[in-house]
Amino acid sequence: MTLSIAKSIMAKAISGWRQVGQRAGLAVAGLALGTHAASAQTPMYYLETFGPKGEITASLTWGLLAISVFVVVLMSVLVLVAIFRAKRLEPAELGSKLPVSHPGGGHRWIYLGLALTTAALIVMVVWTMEVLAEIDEPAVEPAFTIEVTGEQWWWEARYVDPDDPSRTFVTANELHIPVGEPVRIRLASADVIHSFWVPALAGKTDVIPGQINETWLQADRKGVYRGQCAEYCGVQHAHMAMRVFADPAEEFRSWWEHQLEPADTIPEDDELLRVGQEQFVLKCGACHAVRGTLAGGEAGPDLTHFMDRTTIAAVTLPNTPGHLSGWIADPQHQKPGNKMPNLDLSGPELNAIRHYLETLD
Ligand code: HEC
Ligand SMILES: [Cu+2]
Repeated sequence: MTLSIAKSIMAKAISGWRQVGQRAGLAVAGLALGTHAASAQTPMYYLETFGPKGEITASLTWGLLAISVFVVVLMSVLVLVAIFRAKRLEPAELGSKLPVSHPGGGHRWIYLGLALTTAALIVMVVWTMEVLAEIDEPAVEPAFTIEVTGEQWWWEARYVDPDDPSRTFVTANELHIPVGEPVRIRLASADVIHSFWVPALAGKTDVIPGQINETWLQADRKGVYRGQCAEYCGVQHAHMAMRVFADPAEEFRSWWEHQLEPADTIPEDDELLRVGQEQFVLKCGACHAVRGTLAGGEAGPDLTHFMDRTTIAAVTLPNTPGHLSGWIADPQHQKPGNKMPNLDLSGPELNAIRHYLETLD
């Protein structure tokens, strides 16, 4: 009873404090960027969240910050009080011997501070455990799972329809989820430890070789949310990002249908595309899959619907014809150390392959 009253008072205090904090945070970010639309410019900003999981975690963040500030202020005040209220020595006594024991006086304040701090820490622990328990599972069972595999330095995403295994497909780096519905994310690693983090939607989850970790995402507002590998995983760790698109349900379902389709067949009479496809299968097919062709490699991202993606190489470059040519011609220049080698293509080969890739929508 008293606990629930205390909790509701706490919740009210926190929501007020959160608004103040958010405004302050946005204002600071805005100042830094010289703009008011700060959150749009700072995609990894984690104090403004857009789903039930993010909401409750952000409240905890603000709450713990408030308690920490309170404890620091309280302890400083108590230390000062203890100092100033300590019994002063008379000047005459200065030369004389000091007694080994002295009256306790000021110590009471330290003990009081300790007691209050301990109480504050207990509140923090209980609250944290409560939030952890609450975000463990979504309110309703997710309708499907995305199996995400962290690879140096990109993300593979396999969409699994639990009712019909034939409706499964693979894509990379750009996830789509339906607005307002929880989605389960099952995490595996192909090599080293990574960490899956989409700050506006949920906290981090480690991606560990030989182990499956699970988390879930839910976005309550249509939009694009940036994610990032949050555990140092090698030279291109910083370029291991992802995008999560929260689409209206209808749009999401048709996106899924489209992803299930194999790549379009190229027109018989188009010589450039024919050469492009041939060269692609020959030079790239050992690492990349394009469903509906002989290219079935798994070392790199599935490219069946590559033109649906807005970015190249784990959000390193925008997906434009110029950047795409640059990437294929010299991936080691754009993202040094990444696992796609320079293939020393001739100009005409590059041209043909690029045109072929542009048919993969
Ligand atoms: C040895 C394996 C290998 C070969 C051969 C290879 N790639 Fe890649 N490719 C990769 C890997 C690995 C990545 C992911 C790089 C990263 O983001 O770190 C990649 C990424 C890409 C991407 C970006 C995909 C995305 O969604 O971000 C494109 C496009 C691409 N490769 C095209 C090609 C083309 C065209 C060829 C042939 C000329 C080719 N690749 C040959 C391994 C390979
Ligand atoms: Cu990583």
